[in-house]
Amino acid sequence: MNWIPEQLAFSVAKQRPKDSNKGTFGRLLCICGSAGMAGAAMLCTGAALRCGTGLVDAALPESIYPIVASRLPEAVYTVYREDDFSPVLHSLRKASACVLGCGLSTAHPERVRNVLRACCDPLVLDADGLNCIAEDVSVLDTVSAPLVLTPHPGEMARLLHCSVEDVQADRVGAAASFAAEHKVILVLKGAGTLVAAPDGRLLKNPTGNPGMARGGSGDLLAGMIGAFLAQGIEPYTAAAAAVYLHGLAGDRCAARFSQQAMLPHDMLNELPRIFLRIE
Ligand code: NPW
Ligand code: AMP
Ligand code: MG
Repeated sequence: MNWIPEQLAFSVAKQRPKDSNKGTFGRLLCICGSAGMAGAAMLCTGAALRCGTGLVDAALPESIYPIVASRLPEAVYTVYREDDFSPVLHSLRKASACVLGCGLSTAHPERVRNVLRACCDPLVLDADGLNCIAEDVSVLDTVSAPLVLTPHPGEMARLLHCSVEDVQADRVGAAASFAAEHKVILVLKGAGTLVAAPDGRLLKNPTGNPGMARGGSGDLLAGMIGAFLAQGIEPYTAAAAAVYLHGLAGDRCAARFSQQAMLPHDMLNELPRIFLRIE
């Protein structure tokens, strides 16, 4: 088993050319959040902003738009009515990558399938995006875009129609076989997160700690992967680097604030110090 190399993780912080503009660094659409889960949208979008994306567009139902937009002025917003998702599909055409599912709720699984079918650019499928396709994962085999799936063991168990214990008993087998069968990058989260590619490549994460085992950590990771995809980094590297840097942020927060008290929000605020060290 190979560990994610620090060098690979740090390679995603590229020098920004002197004559670059925001278009150089991609446009990420985050389709996240629902009433009661504005925080997931905030953490995902915030992480994408902090990881170098040129423009982050957060697609939000109108009920939570004021909450998120008042906290994150750098993002632009695609605001949709609860009964009309069409503005999101329009914004998808302008994006260079997409994150789908953090805090989205499972009320409209057909929306998730429609985004997957319409998407031509790399896409991160997380949380309720995964839950919405768990009943029938064959939709994955119809998607032309490169996909990165980021299940925690509970979500992986739903995708595989088995128990969490089964997943945890053979994490490598679960991640590697799903990646190969559906031709996706599969990130199986939890202590020692695994990153599996369809061609059999597999890496294990050396960073991270149990202080990250709290609501919101995964939403942050999805936004980080999306940011690197939007900037044109190939999916396996984008996923492995984000996993490593996310864990590093967690380790630095544990040292500063303790595993007991650290929050995903602290991890988000740690990202600038990490990139400062890399640059
Ligand atoms: P247990 O309980 O330990 O037996 P769910 P969710 C299992 C949003 N959020 N090792 C766990 O098993 C998300 O984005 C919004 C082993 C349990 O069965 C989603 O859209 C937030 N088992 C939505 O909430 C902050 C593990 O998985 C199940 C495991 C629901 O997502 C919170 C729980 O998973 C959240 O991010 C592990 N390492 N990890 C916000 N502030 O807006 C998980 N399990 O039922 O899919 O619930 O992950 O909270
Ligand atoms: P989620 O369950 O989607 O919020 O994701 C939780 C995030 O925290 C994932 O990136 C996990 O890998 C990470 N995490 C959770 N528990 C641990 C742990 N015990 N050690 C290391 N990382 C963890
Ligand atoms: Mg999650």
